[in-house]
Amino acid sequence: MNRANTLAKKEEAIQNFRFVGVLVKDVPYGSGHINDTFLLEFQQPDMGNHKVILQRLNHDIFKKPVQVMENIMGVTSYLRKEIIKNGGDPDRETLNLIKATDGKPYYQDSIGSFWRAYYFIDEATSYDQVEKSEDFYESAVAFGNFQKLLTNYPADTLYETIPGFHDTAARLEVFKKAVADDVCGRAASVQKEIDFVLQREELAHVLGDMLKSGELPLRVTHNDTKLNNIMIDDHTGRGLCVIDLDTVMPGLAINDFGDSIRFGASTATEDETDLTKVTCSMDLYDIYVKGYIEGCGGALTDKELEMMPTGAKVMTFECGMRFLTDYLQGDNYFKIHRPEHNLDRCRTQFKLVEDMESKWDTMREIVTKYK
Ligand code: ADP
Ligand code: GN1
Ligand code: MG
Repeated sequence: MNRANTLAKKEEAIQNFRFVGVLVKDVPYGSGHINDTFLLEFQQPDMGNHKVILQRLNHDIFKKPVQVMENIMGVTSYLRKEIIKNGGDPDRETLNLIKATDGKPYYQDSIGSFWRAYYFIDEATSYDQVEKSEDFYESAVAFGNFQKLLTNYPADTLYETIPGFHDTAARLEVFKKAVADDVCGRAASVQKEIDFVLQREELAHVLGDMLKSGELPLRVTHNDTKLNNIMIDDHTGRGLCVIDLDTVMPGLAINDFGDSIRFGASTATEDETDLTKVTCSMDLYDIYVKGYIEGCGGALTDKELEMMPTGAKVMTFECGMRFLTDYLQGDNYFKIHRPEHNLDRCRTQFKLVEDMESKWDTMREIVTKYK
């Protein structure tokens, strides 16, 4: 079943959620690389309009969508209680699912695709690039706080929605196989990028080894902490709500920290083609380190603090390697909007890794300042 046919079931999905009012708008939404996201708007007589986010889960990537939804229900209902306890607004500070007509938190359409719907968080924005450094600081506090709020969440109840998601060593093996198989005949043209990975193989093992030895603790983490996975309140400027909870599972806090740096501390977008524009801003890095440590509220161990710069480098390296792997395999994983999109993304990540290498002492000193 191709994507167009699959999306044709959107109308069927809309009919099968507990939406109220007349549908007056239905448009593709956001810039996520994985799910298909739509903004729907409904009109109710005398009550104005309200918006909803409808998503088709990427079933190729999330092999067990029901488990994804169970994780999300567990985490959002837990967060809801914590937010209420802390005097916050649970309708805006966490995602809230809308049930399907059969009462389930998702709808499986007649060709097997899974759909879910969330209340739209209005008057808040998810950014693809930092526009104001205060926003980046606030996102750091919110991601740190997310980590803190989930400290006592029963990790053993969470499914591993994508096995080995941040197992960088396993991803290195998949990358090597993609190079060897070279199914699209692209390897020769990206030898420079392939060599970049092979020269840094040891990076793929550092964090996994420290986890195995117990030097780094396993926590409940988000695992996809890029800036556009957080809503910033348009009025208060605060990091309002952490979204995109598909990959919440046990993981490393420094990977959450690192993924935010890879995306948000870059001076260019993830797919910038002019690499002279791509650097890791030490000002933005500084701001994020401060905000994340504050948001975690003293929960990070000395070892975690020490390894924060490594988290940033490893997540950036891993992401570049994932983009390159997808390019070699024929662009099946990340959505692309132009032929060499994944290669462009890979190049920005590797440029950032190089830049971090050249700023390594500064990156370490900045952590020391705030720990
Ligand atoms: P993907 O996994 O494809 O990245 P996301 O869940 O991150 O999908 O959603 C894509 C985009 O849709 C987000 O970056 C955000 O802009 C928007 N979005 C998602 N959920 C909501 C929501 N509840 N309210 C407002 N916007 C949302
Ligand atoms: C994907 O879903 P989205 O667009 O927020 C990916 C992340 C990558 C990111 C790169 C489930 O995130 O792991 O870091 O793209 N999500 C999944 O931008 O693979
Ligand atoms: Mg997203």
